[in-house]
Amino acid sequence: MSAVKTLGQFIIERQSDFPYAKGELSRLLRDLAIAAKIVNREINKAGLADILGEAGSTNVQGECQKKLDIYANEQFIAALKNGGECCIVVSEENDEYIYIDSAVSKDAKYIVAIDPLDGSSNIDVNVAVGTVFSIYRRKSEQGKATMEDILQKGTEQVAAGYIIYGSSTMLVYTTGKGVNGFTLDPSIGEFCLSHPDLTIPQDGTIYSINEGNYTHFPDGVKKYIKYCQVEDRNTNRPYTSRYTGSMVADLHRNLIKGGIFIYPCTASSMYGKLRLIYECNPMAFIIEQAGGLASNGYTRILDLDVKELHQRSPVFIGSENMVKVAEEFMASFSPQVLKRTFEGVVSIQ
Ligand code: P6P
Repeated sequence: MSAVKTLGQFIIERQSDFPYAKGELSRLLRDLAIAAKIVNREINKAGLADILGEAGSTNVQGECQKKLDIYANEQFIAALKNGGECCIVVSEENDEYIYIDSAVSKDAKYIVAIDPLDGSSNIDVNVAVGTVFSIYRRKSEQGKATMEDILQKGTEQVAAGYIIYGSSTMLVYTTGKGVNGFTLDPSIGEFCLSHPDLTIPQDGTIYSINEGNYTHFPDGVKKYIKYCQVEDRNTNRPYTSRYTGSMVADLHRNLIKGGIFIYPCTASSMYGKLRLIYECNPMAFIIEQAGGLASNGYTRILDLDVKELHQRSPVFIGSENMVKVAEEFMASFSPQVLKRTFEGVVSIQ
């Protein structure tokens, strides 16, 4: 059996990728991994403990917060506060950003944006859920980090990753030098390298979209869905439709097998549902590093201007050739959506 390599060993080994870094980013990644293990433990026994169901409160998205949402948020924020490498946390569960004003963190140079428990409505029905994180260096040299340090384009990320709490628990991340996946071995409590140098197939036969919203999709999306369903042996169509309601689970499957995930704008949500800072940007960084593409149907996700903490964006993400075909349908049949997207005020409802 080949030697087991833990996440900690891997991070130290790859530290030389960052000549300027003195280990802070490495420690930050380890802080996130610790919180992931704690959250994983609670998720795996959620059915037993009294942490299922609604917590009663609602988050900035107006979504009912389940107790595990809140628990996961608290664990990741606590790990980042105690680690001392992060000066600001942006979380889907918090209306405002969290400034970590402590002696250990006052000179911290990193900002972390996080969706602590994505897809949490699936917890009660035992479908995989995930955590998504995005890491930036602050732009300002000194003093209290501010909104300007947060509102950076996705191209400025220094690292991004997700944890998927599924049939096994995996941590997948990139620091801009490829994508690597680690599977949690509960018997030793360590994430162990299981998927080195992950790449997404250039072509795929899986499309992931909530077709329940079909009526409200732009024409380009409607025509792309019909394209996926046409019988054409030469291009392996009809494709297979797979949609779990957990973006992390859908994207992880597509990363391994090939495929495209689309959450477009709809009549009720002009800019789609997914959030740019802590969902679209980190997943776009990972998928691009794995050889795929990610756009809003017209423009590369990582190039989009970031204007609001909880800004939404339509997202077309996955295998390169599938995203390119979907973008051709958008250009041909829905150019007007581009105009509306770029003219309208950023929607954060
Ligand atoms: P819908 C979960 O709430 C989430 O943010 C993503 O994980 C998922 O892909 C999407 O929303 C599901 O949204 O509208 O299809 O239920």
